[in-house]
Amino acid sequence: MKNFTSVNDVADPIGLIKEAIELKKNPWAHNALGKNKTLGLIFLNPSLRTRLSSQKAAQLLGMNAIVMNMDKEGWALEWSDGAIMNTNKTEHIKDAAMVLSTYCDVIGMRCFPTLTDREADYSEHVLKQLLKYSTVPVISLESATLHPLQSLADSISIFETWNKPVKPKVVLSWAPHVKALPQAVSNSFSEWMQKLDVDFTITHPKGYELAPAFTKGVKIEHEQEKALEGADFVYVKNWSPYEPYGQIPEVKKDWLLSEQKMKATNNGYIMHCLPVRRNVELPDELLDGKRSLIPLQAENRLYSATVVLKRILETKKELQHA
Ligand code: SN0
Repeated sequence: MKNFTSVNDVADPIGLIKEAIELKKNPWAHNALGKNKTLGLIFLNPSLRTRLSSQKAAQLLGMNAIVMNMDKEGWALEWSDGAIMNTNKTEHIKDAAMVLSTYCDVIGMRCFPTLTDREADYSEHVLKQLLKYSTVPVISLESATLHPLQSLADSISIFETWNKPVKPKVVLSWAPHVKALPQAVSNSFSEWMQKLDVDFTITHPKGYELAPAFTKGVKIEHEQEKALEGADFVYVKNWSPYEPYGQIPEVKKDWLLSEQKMKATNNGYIMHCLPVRRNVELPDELLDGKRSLIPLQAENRLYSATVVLKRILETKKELQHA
């Protein structure tokens, strides 16, 4: 694997999930692989799990990690080629990527969407500029439209939990929120679920459609109660719509999940990527309940980051020996 920016960078998503589960049994097994190698982590937005799990993943593989909170501590970056930089942008990504590629063997970057410029967000302009100018592999730490490290951890969690010989029913259920959030976690989850052997449904209020590119062929059910019937896993997430882009149209119906609503499920597990607005997106009763897979998802962020870094380091090594 050269870069990791979506499920499409992975030749064998199920193989990768199984490899992560193997790795979990002996997390330090490959701690010679990253010796004298450096992981650079660039954050244009806040993070808790992504930042710390990536740093820890580097440690597990014997790598060093250096972190730059670019949004707070770095120069304001210009992302567009040919820009005349006579306003508030100090450094061009072309120059920054050259420096980072000199210091680092792998670069991870988090770059949230603008939620105002759909074209720029959905073309992944910022991530693509880093890919263009970096001379070392790039890992997405959540880009404008996708969060593949999260979806890999989610997939690992479903894989580990499900032990019945039938396909599980997985439902992605829209949740209320106080502000407009990215579609990245949901787009990405949809992509990964389509690669697994699961029965996948998305439920959301009308007007909160996701981008067709990520939901083509997926069952969409606008009645939450109906979608929940017989669900084995309920992934709860808020997102703002693709159209009208980044707006938050009013929703009259109550979309907050509850113990009562969960009775329609097949004793379903609750999933959420965190951070969660308690009692807005999910009630305490479900967050703290026995069917919450949320701690497992957070734990599996470690193995999702580690397995991805491991594959990238192995590919680099093969190329060097070729
Ligand atoms: C991000 C998102 O894409 O939904 C990161 C999730 C891993 N979440 C937020 O930005 C939450 C912000 C908030 O104020 O609740």
